[in-house]
Amino acid sequence: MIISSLDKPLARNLYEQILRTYLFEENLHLLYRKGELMGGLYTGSGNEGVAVASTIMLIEGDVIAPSHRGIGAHFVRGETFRGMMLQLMAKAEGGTKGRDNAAHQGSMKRGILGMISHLAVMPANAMGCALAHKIKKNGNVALGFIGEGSTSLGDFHETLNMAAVLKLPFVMIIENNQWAYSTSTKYQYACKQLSDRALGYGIPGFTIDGTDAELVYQTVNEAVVRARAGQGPTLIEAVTMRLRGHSAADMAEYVPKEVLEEWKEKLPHKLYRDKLMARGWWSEQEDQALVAKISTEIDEAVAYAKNAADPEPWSGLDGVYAD
Ligand SMILES: Cc1ncc(C[n+]2csc(CCOP(=O)(O)OP(=O)(O)O)c2C)c(N)n1
Repeated sequence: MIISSLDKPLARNLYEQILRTYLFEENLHLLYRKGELMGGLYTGSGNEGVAVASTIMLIEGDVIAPSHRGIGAHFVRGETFRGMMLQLMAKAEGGTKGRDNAAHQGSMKRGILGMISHLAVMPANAMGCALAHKIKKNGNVALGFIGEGSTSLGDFHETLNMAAVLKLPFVMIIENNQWAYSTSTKYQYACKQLSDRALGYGIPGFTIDGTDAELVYQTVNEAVVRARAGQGPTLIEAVTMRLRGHSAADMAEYVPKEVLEEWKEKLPHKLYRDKLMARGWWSEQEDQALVAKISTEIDEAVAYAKNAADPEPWSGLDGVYAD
């Protein structure tokens, strides 16, 4: 694998996007505790480096199917704080017009497949888009995201097999955050690492540190370049740690405290900020200014969404029946 390096503007942008996602999601947990959000809350805490760094190189026409940990991917593809907040507060102006919560909204314009809860189904849909790309010869790619727990479902295998056999422009990214609700990896799979399965499909597979944003970028970028060049799919396993419970309602008492403490030292945005500062590409002053700017933007989004209209009850019938 050839590792391409990031230039300074791209590296700074990558950091900014990860920080935006981290601060937004941290705010969501406060809003949830205050009862300001509708329904459950699922965030990518610890996983934001993967969501952002694996989508930042994509171009118009590419398609992604982010998981419930992938709010950052929505932001990278153009979603605003305001748009996401409207969705999470289930407002009429939100992506699903108040019909669903979480980041379950899609966008044709942004090439985002709206997530449904049934696990392992979304990568299969992304693979279908990769097939369409291949038929249309448009040079676009599709990325499917999946948790390590969901790799135990049949759809995961069927998707990778079909993508491999048809040499589709597809990348499967496993977000291995080591816990599938309360099930640890020990009870999930018996292979050493999930990328070992790539061999069985006849495609390249890589296991990488998912907290290293630059490494995630480089590995996925290489896979995307291969896919665009007609060289078929890649399986990438990015290892992180779920730093919070499965949802905001889950205190994750079943995860050993010392393991969580160890991984909390590896927050992707902190690691990357240190790297950029060491290179002289980022400064403390710039960081403070950016945090202040992002916080203001979040506050504005919260204020707007709180005052936005709730859906009219009868609007639930819109779009259900054909005329
Ligand atoms: C087919 C299916 N089975 C069970 C569930 C309930 N469920 C939702 S998330 C989840 C855990 C998923 O773990 P993983 O795939 O590792 O992703 P993570 O949440 O850890 O990021 C489960 C069991 C579901 N949504 N769909």
